[in-house]
Amino acid sequence: MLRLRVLVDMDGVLADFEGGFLNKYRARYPEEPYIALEDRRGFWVSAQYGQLRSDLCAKAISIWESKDFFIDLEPLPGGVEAVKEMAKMDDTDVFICTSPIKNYRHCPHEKYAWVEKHLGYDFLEQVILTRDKTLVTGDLLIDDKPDILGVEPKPTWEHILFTACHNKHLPVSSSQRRLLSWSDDWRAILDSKRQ
Ligand code: UMP
Repeated sequence: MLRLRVLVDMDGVLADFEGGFLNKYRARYPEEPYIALEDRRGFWVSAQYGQLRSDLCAKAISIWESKDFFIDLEPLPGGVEAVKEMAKMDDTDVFICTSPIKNYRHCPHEKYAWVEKHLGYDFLEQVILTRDKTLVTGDLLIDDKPDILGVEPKPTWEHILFTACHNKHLPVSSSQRRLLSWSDDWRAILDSKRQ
């Protein structure tokens, strides 16, 4: 039996980036306008805030560049449990595949700390930090970003679009499968790739 390799994104899939952002943005800039989660469109929070008012782009960025932003993110419902269960399955390797921001003062450190806190020290072995996920080989990539591009034109993985506030209105191309949440049937998606 060939082993199945599953890559799981962190922000928006395991960790509540959007909710954590909105809470901290509103606390830090209580007088400024904000975008409710149901009005979020497009992967880039900073771009939508910049459209609201140009100076709000930098204010949005200041939130996730701050100390404790990434470590304080709450787990999304069922994600940690699903990843732990997946990792225990026969013939299955699970990796957390996440892109750090380029302002590296806090983010990479806190991403490792988050994994240790919620998944345990041993799970640090499974962390892949990369700005280019097309270079990572795997059977599946569960990720909320609609377009995952990089230098490799033909990545080995099938991208499963994880539903998030910013992508739920997008028409899914016929070739793209979705995972609506961790209550959805992720086990069936894994089984469909086993050979
Ligand atoms: N990010 C930004 N700008 C945004 C939204 C997110 O830089 O407007 C960052 C946060 C994460 C990274 O570190 O992008 C997303 O990583 P992946 O979910 O693609 O792994």
